[in-house]
Amino acid sequence: MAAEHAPAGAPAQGGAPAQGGVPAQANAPARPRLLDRYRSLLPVTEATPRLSLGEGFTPLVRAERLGAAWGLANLWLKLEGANPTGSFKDRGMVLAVARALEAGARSIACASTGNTSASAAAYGAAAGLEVVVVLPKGKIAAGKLLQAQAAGATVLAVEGNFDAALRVVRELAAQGDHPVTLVNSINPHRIAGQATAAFEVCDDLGRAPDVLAIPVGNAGNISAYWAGFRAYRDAGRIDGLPRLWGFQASGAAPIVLGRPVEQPETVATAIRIGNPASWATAVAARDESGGLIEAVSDDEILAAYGDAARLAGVFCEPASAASLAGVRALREAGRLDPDALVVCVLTGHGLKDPDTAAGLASPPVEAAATLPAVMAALGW
Ligand code: AN7
Repeated sequence: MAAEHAPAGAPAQGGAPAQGGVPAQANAPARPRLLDRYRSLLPVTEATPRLSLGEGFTPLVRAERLGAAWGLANLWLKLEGANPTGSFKDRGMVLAVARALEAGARSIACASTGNTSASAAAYGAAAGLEVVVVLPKGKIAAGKLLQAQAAGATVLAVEGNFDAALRVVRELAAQGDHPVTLVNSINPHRIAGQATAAFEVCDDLGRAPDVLAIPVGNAGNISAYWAGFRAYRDAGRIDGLPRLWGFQASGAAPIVLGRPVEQPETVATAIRIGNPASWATAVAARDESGGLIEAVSDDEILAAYGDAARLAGVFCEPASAASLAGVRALREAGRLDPDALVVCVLTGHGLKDPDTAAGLASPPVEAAATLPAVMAALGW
């Protein structure tokens, strides 16, 4: 149940009918809420509202045909597009919004390349909060903008890129006239919630992968995964830790270059970020895990995006395909063992960005609705 505020001490999951025979929440013990499943590892309290849109529990799919094409025997895809708003952002947003509610907030705000705004708008709507999203004008994939608008968020488009939008929302959160909680990933609850994806990967595999490959934009997610793997190891749930491989788009690769990029550009608008907020923790994740952060070109991203759809049946958004493109390039360069257990995080759903997909697709073949016409059109 969305935005449901059960009293403290309510049962952790389903079953208990409330007054009038209305269940306190969905009676589905096979699928507890994400925040209940990993409660001992998350900053939740008895007073934290029981907000949920059904986030988490996303599929980890073995991509046999895609792996075979790329020379990888153990390639797995973590399908974060299966989250309620179609991206991984929901894992951290549910916690950030629940904690904001707990603290008495009435209003939340974020800057976004699109997915954070879609998630904030949805969870804010479920919680009954005012939601303000600040976006770089003209650079948001169509589906993401529509999600924020449909959920009733106030959408501001600013001149300039994500970095400028983040600067202004930081100032918005610091002013005192109209209190507003920042729900960008500099809010620590966002990172804490996103760490649940690392827990799920380990639970599904029964171990940590050898390599976890992930796109890097504002660098919160790679930081969250690393925190998650370490917390799981410290809790005795896994023995080893993976190497973290982060991939930026070559036109927006500040961490790779070692300096901010003034005018980031890439087809992968989600990661069109020139000065990541979680830069230092991403570098720590890279170095502590013995991993790497490298760049992939837009052409490599789009090739991997197409291969994932055609060879794995997985339609992800372009930014997500940066993880695939990087793994493919490193395999081709002989820098990845063909038998390594590799998990690529596919951060967002392909339907978010129909324009990029349409630009690569051929128009449908037209035919009369008769067997001969259809057979002729098929060339059968
Ligand atoms: C699909 O929505 O920054 O490195 O404002 O949407 O944690 O930033 C989105 C980022 C990867 C990069 N894949 O994650 C935003 C935003 C997708 C994304 C990233 C984003 P971070």
